[in-house]
Amino acid sequence: MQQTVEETGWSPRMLRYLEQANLVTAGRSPGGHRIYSPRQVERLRQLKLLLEEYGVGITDLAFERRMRTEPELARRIDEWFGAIHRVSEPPTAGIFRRLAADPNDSATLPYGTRSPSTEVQSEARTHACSDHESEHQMSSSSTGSPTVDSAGSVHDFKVADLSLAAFGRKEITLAEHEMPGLMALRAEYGKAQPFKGKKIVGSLHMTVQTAVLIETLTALGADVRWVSCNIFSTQDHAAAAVVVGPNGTPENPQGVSVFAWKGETLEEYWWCTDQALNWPDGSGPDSIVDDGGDATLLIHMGVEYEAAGAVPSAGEDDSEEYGVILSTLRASIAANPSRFTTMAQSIVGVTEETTTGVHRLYEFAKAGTLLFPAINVNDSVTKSKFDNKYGCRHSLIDGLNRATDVMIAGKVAVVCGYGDVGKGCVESLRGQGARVVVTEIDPICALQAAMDGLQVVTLDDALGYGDIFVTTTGNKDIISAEQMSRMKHQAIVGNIGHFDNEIDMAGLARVPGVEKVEVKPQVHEWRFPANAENPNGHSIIVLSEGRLLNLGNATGHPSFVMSASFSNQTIAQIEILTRTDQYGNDVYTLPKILDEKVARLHLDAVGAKLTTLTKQQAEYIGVDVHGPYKPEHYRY
Ligand code: NAD
Ligand code: RBV
Repeated sequence: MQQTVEETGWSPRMLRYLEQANLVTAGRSPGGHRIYSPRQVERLRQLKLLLEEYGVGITDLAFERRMRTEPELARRIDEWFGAIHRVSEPPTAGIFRRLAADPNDSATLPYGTRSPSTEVQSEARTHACSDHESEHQMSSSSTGSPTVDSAGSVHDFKVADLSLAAFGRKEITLAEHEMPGLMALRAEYGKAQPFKGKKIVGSLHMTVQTAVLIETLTALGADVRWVSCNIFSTQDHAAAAVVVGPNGTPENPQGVSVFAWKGETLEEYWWCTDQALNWPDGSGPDSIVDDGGDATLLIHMGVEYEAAGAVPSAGEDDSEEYGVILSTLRASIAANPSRFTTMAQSIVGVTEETTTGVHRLYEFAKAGTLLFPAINVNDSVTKSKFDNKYGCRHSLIDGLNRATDVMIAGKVAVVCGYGDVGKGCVESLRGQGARVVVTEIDPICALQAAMDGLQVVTLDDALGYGDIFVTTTGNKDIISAEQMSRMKHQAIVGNIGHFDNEIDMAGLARVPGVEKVEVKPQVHEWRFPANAENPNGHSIIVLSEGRLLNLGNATGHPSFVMSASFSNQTIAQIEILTRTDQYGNDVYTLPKILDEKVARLHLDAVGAKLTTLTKQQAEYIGVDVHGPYKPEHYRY
C-alpha cells in the first residue's frame, strides 16, 4: 500500500475511495492488506496525471459538470474507465455512477431525469454483489433524483440501502415510546401545524432518535431535508426508514429527503450538505437545525465568497476538510454566484445542538457576521446537563465495547476534559471499575474532579500508564502523534468531542514507519516501528479515526435523553419560525420556563412525582407557583 502511495501519488484515503467506488481492484494479502498489481499501479498513476492535466480532483463537485461540458476530458476519462471497467458491473458509488455506466443507460443522464424505480432495482443488484461491509456501505447507496411526480413521493435523496427501511421503522416505533417529550409536542402542536409551509433543513447525526425528531417536525407541518453532521454517525436503517416514511415503500418512498450514509468520504459529506440545502424548486431552507454548525458555516462562507467574487485556494497548513469545503463552494459559485446570498436572506434562524457549534455561533455574533438569529439549544439545562452528561455516560462505554470489547475494569482510563461530557465519560468508565484520571486546564473543573475523588494529571504524566484515552474537550490538539507514540502497547485512543481535531490523526499518519491496519471499519491498529524501548515495535488502537466514537463505533445516546435534547430543538424551531420578529441576529437561549417544560414532559416516564409549591412557599422563595423555579444565574 505504502509503495502504491509513493508510486502513484494517491493518498491511502483516496486509494480506499477509488477502490470502494470500484475504480480499482486491490487484491488482499493473507493478513488482509491491500495489494495492487503493477497494472493497477500504472492505471492509478495515469488517472492521477490525467486529472492533474485538467486541474480537477476526481471527487470535486465540478468534475461531474465538466464531464458533461468538456468532450475531450470526457473522452479521455471514458477511455480510462473503459480499459478497466467495460467487463464488469458499472460502479454505482457517489458521483461515479453517472460517469462509468453505459452512456446509453438512463443512469448516465443528468439529475432529475431518471425514474426512481430504476434506481431502486439497480441498488438491489449491487447490494447482492457486495460482501465487504464498508464497500457495501458505499456501493449500495440508493439515490433518488430531484424529480417530483406523484404527490407524496420523494425521489431526492441518497442513502445506503432502502431495503433497510422496515428494520429502521421497527426501531423508530420502539424509540417513540422512549421519547415522551417529542410525542407530547406532536400531541400539543400537531393540530395547529406551526411549521405548515416552512422548509427546515437539518444537519444532525442521522440516527433512530433523529428520525423521531424529523418526523416530529413533519408532524408539525414542516417540509424537511436532512443530512448527517458526521461521516460515520449515520444509522443506515434509520436513514432508509425516514426516506421511505411511515406510509411509503422502498419502491415508492414517501418520507423525507435524506442525504446520509455510514462511511462517507469528506467530499461526499460536503456534497450531501450542499444537496440538503437545495429544494427541488431551487429555493433554500427557512430555518436550520444544526449540530456542530456545518450547514451554518457553509452558508456563511458561501455568502462571504460570493461577495468577494472568488473562493481562495486552501493553504498548505489548512486541513484536508477545509480544502473540500472550498471546492464545494467553488463549484456552487460557478453554477450560481448568488445562491448562498439569496438563501441566507430567507433564513429566519438556526437552532444549534452542541457545545462546539454554539461556540462557533458566538464567534460569528462577536464578529458581527452572524447572518440570522440563532438559538443555543445546547445550553438549555435539559440538554447540556443531561445529553452531554448522562448521554455520554451511556454511549461512551457502548462505543468502547462495540469497538474493542476490551475489559474496562481494572484499566487506567485518562479522560481529557472534565466539563459536561467529561463528567459523563468519567462516570461511564468508573461504573465499569476503571481507575480514572483526568486532565483539565480550568482550575474550577480540576478542583471539581479532585473533589469527586479523581486524580488530576497532565497527559504527559499519564502516557506511560494509561490504557484508555478519551478526549472530551471540544478543543484542538489534545493528543499529539508524538504522545501517541509513547503510549502503552495496545492503548485505546478515542474522542467523544464534536470534531476530529482533538487527536492529531494527520500527524500520526506522518510518523516515519508507522503502519495503519484496519481491524474493522472505524477501528484501526496503528503499528509503530521498533525502537530501543520497544524492540518488537508496539501499537495503539484508534477509534473512529479520531471522530466522535460514541456515534462512530456505537449508536450515540439513547432515545430517552435525546427526547429532552430534541424537545428543546422543536421548541426552539417553533420560536424562530413563529415568533420571528422577536429575534435579531444574535444568539439566544430558551427561557427557563420552557426548559422546565421539557423536564416536566419526561417525569411520568421515570415515575417521578413532583411536589406542588403552596402559594405561601412560592412567595417565601420568590417564585411563581408555576415556575420558573430558579433564577437565571442558578447553575444546577
Ligand atoms: P465543556 O466546555 O463543558 O467541557 C470541555 C472541558 O474541556 C472544559 O472543562 C475545558 O476546561 C476542558 N478543556 C479545554 N481544553 C482542554 C485541554 N487542552 N486539556 C484538558 N481539558 C481541556 O464542553 P462539553 O459540553 O463537555 O462538550 C465537549 C465536546 O463534546 C464538544 O465538542 C461538544 O460539542 C461535544 N459533545 C459531544 C457529544 C457526543 O455525543 N459525542 C455530546 C455532547 C457534546
Ligand atoms: N447526539 N445525538 C445522538 N443518538 O442521535 N447522540 C448524541 C443520537 C448529539 C448530542 O446532542 C451532541 O450534542 C451531538 O450529538 C454532538 O455532535
